[in-house]
Order: sequence, then structure tokens, then C-alpha cells
Amino acid sequence: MTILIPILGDQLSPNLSALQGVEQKAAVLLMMEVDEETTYVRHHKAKIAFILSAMRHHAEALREAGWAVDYVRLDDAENAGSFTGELARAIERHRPDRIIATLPGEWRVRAAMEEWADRFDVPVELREDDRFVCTHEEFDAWAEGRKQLRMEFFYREMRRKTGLLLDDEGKPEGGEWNYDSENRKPPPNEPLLIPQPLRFKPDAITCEVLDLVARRFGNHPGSLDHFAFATRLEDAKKQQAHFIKHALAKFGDYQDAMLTDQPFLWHSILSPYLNCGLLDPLDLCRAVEKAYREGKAPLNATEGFIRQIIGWREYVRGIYWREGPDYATRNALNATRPLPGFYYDGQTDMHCLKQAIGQTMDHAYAHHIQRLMITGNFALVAGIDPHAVHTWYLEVYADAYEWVELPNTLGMSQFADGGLLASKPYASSGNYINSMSDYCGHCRYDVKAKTGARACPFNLLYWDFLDRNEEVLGKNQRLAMPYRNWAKRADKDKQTIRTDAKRFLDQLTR
Ligand code: FAD
Ligand code: DLZ
Ligand code: SF4
Repeated sequence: MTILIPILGDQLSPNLSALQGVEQKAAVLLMMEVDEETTYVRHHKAKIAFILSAMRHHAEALREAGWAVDYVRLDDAENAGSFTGELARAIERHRPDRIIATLPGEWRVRAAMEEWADRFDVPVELREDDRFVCTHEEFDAWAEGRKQLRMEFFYREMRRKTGLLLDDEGKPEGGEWNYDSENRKPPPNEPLLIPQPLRFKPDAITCEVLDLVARRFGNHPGSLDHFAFATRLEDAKKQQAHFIKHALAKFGDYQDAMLTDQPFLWHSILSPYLNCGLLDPLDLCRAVEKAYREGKAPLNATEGFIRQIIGWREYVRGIYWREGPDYATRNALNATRPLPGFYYDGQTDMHCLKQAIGQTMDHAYAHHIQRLMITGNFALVAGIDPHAVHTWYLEVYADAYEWVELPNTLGMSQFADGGLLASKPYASSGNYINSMSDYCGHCRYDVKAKTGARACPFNLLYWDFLDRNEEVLGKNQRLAMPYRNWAKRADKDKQTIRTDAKRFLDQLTR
């Protein structure tokens, strides 16, 4: 009896559902580096290097744990180039009686997997991915019949389910479910106190992968020069402990802050490890709760962090699978402008964009507010095609897999689902960016100027965005105030904004 078990690049968890209850002697684990996955979008070079190196290290760890692993490398001469092609070759090699796989994180791969049973003359068992707090059934049961799918109410359910930050009577710790109002401090003026994430020196396996990626994906975006990701479970755990010890306490206060040349601030930099499976989300939340119970972190930070994981992360996953593969094609605001070329090299004189894009190309990382209120906000108010925006986010971040990236980009950031995920568009003028960062002080534009050659482009584009989209957004209660302010403006002012915005948008090049 031989069981063949494919393990994908974001299934690097020692206790993956496909392995549960399987006798090691009977199993061959199949890991496949394939062109289809490395090129279905032009992934950032560091993202590819991270995933391939983590896969190679995981194969070693599985072997050490006693599993037989058949590992197909990208440069193997016979590599068939796709999961299905490689599975066909592995079936020839191992003649399995059964295939067991954990369901993937993407509709595209799921469709391929669901064809395996018909295609190969071998029974295929596809198992649920149990590395999440909420099952699909639980999410659907929660969502069913609700007019609005508010994350806050879903999150409370997840707190009750996990028991995280509940007191003895099952009430929320400290009396409130959510301490977000305490989490909006502007950046501190103390750069020396900012913790830095651990940097992991590439070992021999990673160096080999870095060479491979440099040779093979030279035309993909991003740089390999700053590569410092953990690629082994032990090292990912070190970064988890490092975050809890050095950054968690101030995570809440400065969650929304941005500072020039400070890519990481008090963020955890754990999403690549959570999403590829090296770290377990519930384990992480329990370790964070423990730090709070031991008095090492305040409640606003602890609750804020746990909310991101059992709230937002689980919620966007629920939306992704509930909405189906067509979700990716939505475009509620009919935005069609091509993505400007500077999204790939940061060559723009808008300092905020230059910073967010520059660090993205260097580190395949930007934190949430940079993704939402700098690159996302600009694409939204400039009317960029949301599918192009989605592709960019999927390409450039080391943590990007469609189940988590798409709802965040298309729904939360671009409002292309018409408000399913966000009750109003995350559009802002330069004022917000100025209040949460030091970017504007370094910029050639004037954040206080509303029109004219030096006016901050966000100021022009924000009003132009509301004006252009009045038909769709005009009735949104949460936008009532800005629309009233716009209505009060003199026609001459409105025309100046429209003309200046058009001039700015016309000079954007691909
Ligand atoms: P921290 O700030 O330390 O947060 C802790 C953890 O909370 C993260 O590691 C992550 O697992 C989770 N988290 C926080 N916010 C979210 C969220 N909105 N959705 C899901 N999980 C969240 N996150 C991804 O993991 N992959 C993506 O492809 C991705 N694309 C995004 C695209 C856009 C347009 C936006 C606005 C957000 C996106 N996010 C994505 C969410 C968030 O920006 C990242 O999870 C976060 O920046 C990762 O950095 P960190 O680990 O330092 O996070
Ligand atoms: C993202 C990615 C890349 C770049 N390369 C591989 C690969 O060569 N082999 C692999 O198994 N997985 C890779 N991945 C991750 C997959 O794209 C991911 O597992 C699927 O999209 C399912 O979520
Ligand atoms: Fe960005 Fe405008 Fe500030 Fe410049 S002035 S950094 S473009 S918000």
C-alpha cells in the first residue's frame, strides 16, 4: 500500500491535515517546484526565494522526522512545470494506491486538484485545511442571512470560540471587545527605540536558491540584496519570540504609524511564516496572550494583535471562499486606468509612495497602513483598474496568496466589490498621511495646498474621486459629510480641481 501525499509551498506545517493518521511507512510525500507556480504572476524575486528555500528546508525536516520525501526541483531536466504534470510523473514512479492532499489556498489550484480523481486512475482524498480557526461551514453559518458581514461581530465569535482574552465569566478582558481607538498614535520621535526584526543569514540551501532565482527570474520585480527571511521553522519561531519580547508592547500604539526609512516599526513581520504554514496562528495568539497575562504587554496591543489574526485574517479567508472565483473580476467603480510604472521602481516624487514602494521592492514587505493608505489609497483615488492592482499586490509581497490578498485588495482597499467588505472606501486626502507619518515633510509637494502646481496629488485626487463616483457613492451614509462639503464648493473651485486632477492623471505613465 502506497499513499502519495502532495505538499504545496504554502502547506509547510508539520501537522498538515493530509499527514494526520497516515502511517509513515506507507507514505511518499511529494514536493514540487514548478514553473506554473513561480510564474502565474511575476512574483517578487525574494518571494520566490523565500518559498523555495522554505520548501527545501521543510523537506529536510520531514525527512528527519521519518517521512519519505520525493522532492522535484525547478531545474530538474524532466520537470513537467505544473502540479498536475508532476503528479502524473510521480504516479508513474510510485504507483500509489491512494492520493491524499490538503485543499489549497486558491480557486485556481483547487480546480486543478478537483480534476485529479477523474484524470488519474487512483482514488483521491482532498482534506480540509485545518490550520485556521474558522471552518468554511462556521463562516457560512455566521454569514447566512446577514445584511452586512461586519468583521467586528465575526471577531467576537472567534474570541468566544478560542477563549482568547476572555475573563472567567466569558466576558471580554477589560470589559471591551475592541481597543482600536487607543491604537492610532502618530509615529514617535524616537527612531533609536524602534525594534528591528531578526535578520537570518542565508545558509547553503538558501544561497543555492538565491542563485537559481537570480538566474531564472531576473525579469521579475524586486531585489534579492536584502534577503533576510527565516526559512526554517526554528528561525520563524525565533522571530515570533523576538516580536513578542521587543515589539508587541507598542504594536497597538503605533500600528497605523509610518516613518521615513523605517519599514518595520513595531509590526511582527510574521505573515510570510503564518501563510506558508511554518507558524501556527493560534499558537502565536496564545503566546501573545501569555505575554499579556504575565504583564509584559498592555491590553490595547494584545487585543489589537489578536484581532488581526483571529479577526481580519480569518474573516478575509471566509469572504474569499464564500464569494467564489468570480470575486476577482468585480469592478464596482468601473476603474480602468493602467497601473503606473512607478509601482515597480518607486520612481515618483510623491515621497509617501516612493517610501512604500521602495521598501516593497527591497524587502517584499510593507505594513498594513502603507498597503491600505499609501499604495492602495493612491490606486483607488486615481481610478486604477482593480485587477491590475490585485495582480501587483499578489506579485510583490512575500506573504501574498490569493485567499488573503484578494479580499484585502479588491474589497477592503479598492472597493471593487461595492462595499461587501468595507462600509466605505478607504480614500483619503494628504491630511491623513500627514497626521500618521513624517512623509510630507520630505516631499516636493505641499500637503496643505489644495490646488496649484505644488498641491499634494492626494488632495486633488480625493475630491476628484468623490466627484467622478458620485453616482455609485453619493448615497453612502458614511460619505454624507464629504459629499455635503463638495456640494458647498463654488463651481469654479470644483472645475479647478477637476482640471488639475486630469492634468496629473494624464501624465501618469505605465
Ligand atoms: P502585523 O501588523 O504584525 O499583523 C499581525 C498579523 O495579523 C499579520 O502577520 C497577519 O497575519 C494578520 N493580519 C493583519 N491584518 C490583516 C488583514 N487585513 N488580513 C489578513 N491578515 C491580517 N496580508 C497577508 O498576509 N497577505 C497578503 O497578501 C496581504 N495583502 C494585503 C493587501 C492589501 C491591499 C492590504 C490593505 C492588506 C493586505 N494584507 C495582506 C494584510 C496586512 O497588510 C498584512 O497581513 C501585514 O501587513 C503583514 O505584516 P506583519 O506580519 O508585520 O503584520
Ligand atoms: C507561490 C509559490 C511559488 C512561487 N512557487 C511554488 C512552487 O514552486 N511549488 C509549490 O508547491 N508552491 C509554490 N508556491 C505556492 C503555491 O502557489 C501555493 O501553494 C498555491 O497557490 C496554493 O495556495
Ligand atoms: Fe504623499 Fe502628499 Fe505627503 Fe507628498 S505631500 S508625502 S504626496 S501625502
